[in-house]
Amino acid sequence: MKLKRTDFPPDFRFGAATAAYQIEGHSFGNAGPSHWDTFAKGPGNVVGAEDGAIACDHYHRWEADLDLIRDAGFDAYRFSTSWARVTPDGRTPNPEGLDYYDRLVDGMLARGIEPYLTLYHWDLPSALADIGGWTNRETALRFGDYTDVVLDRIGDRMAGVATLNEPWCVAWLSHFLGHHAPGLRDIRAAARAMHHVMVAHAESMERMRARGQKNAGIVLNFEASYPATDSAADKAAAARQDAIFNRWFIGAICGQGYPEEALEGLRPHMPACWEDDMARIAAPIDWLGVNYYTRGLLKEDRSQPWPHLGSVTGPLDKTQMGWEIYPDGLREVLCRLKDDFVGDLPMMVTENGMARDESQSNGNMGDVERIGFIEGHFQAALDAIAAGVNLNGFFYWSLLDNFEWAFGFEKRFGIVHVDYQSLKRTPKASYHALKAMLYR
Ligand code: IFM
Repeated sequence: MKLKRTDFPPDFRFGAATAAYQIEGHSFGNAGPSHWDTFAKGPGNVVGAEDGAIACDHYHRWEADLDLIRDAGFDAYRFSTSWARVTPDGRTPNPEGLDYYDRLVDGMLARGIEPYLTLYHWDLPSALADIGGWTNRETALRFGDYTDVVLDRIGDRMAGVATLNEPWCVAWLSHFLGHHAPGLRDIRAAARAMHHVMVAHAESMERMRARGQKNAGIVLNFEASYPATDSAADKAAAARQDAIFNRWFIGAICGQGYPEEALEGLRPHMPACWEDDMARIAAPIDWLGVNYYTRGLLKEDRSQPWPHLGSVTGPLDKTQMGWEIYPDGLREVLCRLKDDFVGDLPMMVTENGMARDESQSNGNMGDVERIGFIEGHFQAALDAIAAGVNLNGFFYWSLLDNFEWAFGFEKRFGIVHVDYQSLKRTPKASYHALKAMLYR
């Protein structure tokens, strides 16, 4: 890695990120069933019919995993609490789950690692899925209660808290495109989920404000969305994708409302009186987490229902996910957020990383591509800072190879390899490259 820590501002934080369901092992510690447990049991939903029951067994191996974070020289760790572990029935606190997160947070502090918590990284308790999950406004209100339960226990030690991770995935990917739990393809369900996740964010922010929680925000995912051609139809398609993916959530938070290009299809399906929530949703946040992986090349596809979207495969090198590697899109996204939405609000890159198939390199973990990927995106972050963006952190996704949702364990994002038979951890060359760059 040619870049050095000293190329970044002195207080810039480097971290690694994970999420509870993807690493902990949901069968341990009296966690309740989550909608991902049951979605994974549906035919064809997850590659290899895999699930998060064992995952990386981080629930038992967390100390060694925190040692890996410390030993790489990371300043911070972005983790999530599992809603279904904390309140297995969606309501009643599970002492074993709370004890576990308490130990985990103390373990971070003992190692000099700053804890950055995400409250919802997709493990909805099945009891709430039973009442309609995110299609039911009640779920958003329960999220407020869950916020209090978690922060009563660990809120005093958090460097930062995010309400939700990637609400686009929670709402659109899961209720319109059907790829994630609950696997719906229903525009009415999607419209309701698109709004209720934002009500949940508002509810959680209000609970945090009431308790004086410091540094409260949200993590959103963004892509650089381009039309595949210069045609008016493809430009309009790219604008619709941009509205649904990039602008819906941040626009609402910044008091700009939901974008018209998205409402044109969703308005008839929105829950009653949704406009009345917009002022609450627009309450100030302290920081914004930005997840960035790739760009999209969009085209109109009239064989598909509204929003009539298709995409084309671009010419750039791709990760194991098939995503084009486009570091400059990160600079572009960050600069656009500053110019059009958040101004000087502190931002952190809360996820960026690549899945890479080690088997394609004859099993070696040389990991040259991942090192190049990281360096390219670090450079894009530096370019954004040079352009005046108030960016003060960067978390690599992910510390460990883990359960990549509908792709099961096939896609490997980790800087640490996990052997899913023995659960042995082996740092990859990218881990060592980051360590050489970060270790003080
Ligand atoms: O693994 C996911 C993560 O849970 C959310 N953001 C994208 C990652 C890679 O797909």
